[in-house]
Amino acid sequence: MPVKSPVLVDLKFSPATVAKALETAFADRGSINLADPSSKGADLSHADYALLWKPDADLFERAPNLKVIFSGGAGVDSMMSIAGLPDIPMVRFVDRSLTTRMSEWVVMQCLMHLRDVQGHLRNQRQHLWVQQQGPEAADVTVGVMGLGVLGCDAAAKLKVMGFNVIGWSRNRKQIDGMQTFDAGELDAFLAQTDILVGLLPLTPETTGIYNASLFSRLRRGGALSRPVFINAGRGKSQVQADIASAIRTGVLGGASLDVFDVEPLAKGDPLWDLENVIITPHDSAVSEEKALMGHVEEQIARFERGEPLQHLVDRSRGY
Ligand code: NDP
Ligand code: OXD
Repeated sequence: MPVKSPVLVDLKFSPATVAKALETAFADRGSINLADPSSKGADLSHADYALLWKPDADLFERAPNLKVIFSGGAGVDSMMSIAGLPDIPMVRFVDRSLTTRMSEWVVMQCLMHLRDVQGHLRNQRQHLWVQQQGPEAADVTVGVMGLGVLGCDAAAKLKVMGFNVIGWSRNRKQIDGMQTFDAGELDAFLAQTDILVGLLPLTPETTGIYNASLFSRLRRGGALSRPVFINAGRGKSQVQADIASAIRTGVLGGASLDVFDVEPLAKGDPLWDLENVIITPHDSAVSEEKALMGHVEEQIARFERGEPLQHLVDRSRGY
């Protein structure tokens, strides 16, 4: 039987976490952990597969015979910009647990704004007993931008909580019980949206899409009185200065941000201290290393059986 080539691995997790996961992954073929200094001079020319997040620029020169690239995350924007990226199939990470955790985060953020959790916490710190009677979920329309794997799951779970949910995507989706809009209908979508949830990939079209002009087109005077912006897609899709300014001027009543233009968010960034802005450190849905490697093993097995790869990236769309 021909010897199988080891999988090249270069991931965002701590080196110890990757090393631990690799102890049991790819048992039939082995792996080369590119984060391990001992791999520096290794001959990679025979490698067929690579599992990557932000690889070194010279990787593809060192490994010119790759057949498939696997992304270490659901988003592939960091891979798309690598010089010398070979024109071979690229598979992104789609995983039940990652999807579930993202939906937990999205539902939690919508409920935090609906029930003014920040206001309650401020009152609690001052030992103030102030009852609030806000709207119920059914009075509030959540508009989800990006109806892919994550957007569709979050939208379904928001509906279970009672929110009125609408969705926007490049091509219109048919989803039972949900009004949907295509790329050309952005204004109509925004005009109905009280809470905007961003779950878009980062591409040239979505860079800077969440900006002052977009915020000004969200519905005002709805059940929450001022719209709320929530983003867990990518930070470079948002203009952070515009978010800060929209919060200060009351164009936005609140925001929840898991992703930022530059990560980690600078200690001195004004967003940290703005009222009704909730910040989480890009951990709404962290990839779980064992699930990631299991997914790669499954896709390699499919590929070697001659079956089509799943979750392929469309290079022309950029996601
Ligand atoms: P998918 O590829 O499944 O879905 C992307 C969605 O965005 C699709 O509905 C697509 O439209 C839509 N879209 C893309 N470009 C445009 C555009 N120009 N105009 C309108 N709609 C557009 O991605 P996922 O749902 O799996 O993931 C979304 C993103 O979430 C990832 O790319 C990643 O950046 C981010 N992410 C963040 C995480 C975190 O921890 N914060 C964790 C995991 C992912 P169409 O359906 O018509 O193609
Ligand atoms: C991802 C991420 O894209 O963690 O998977 O952001």
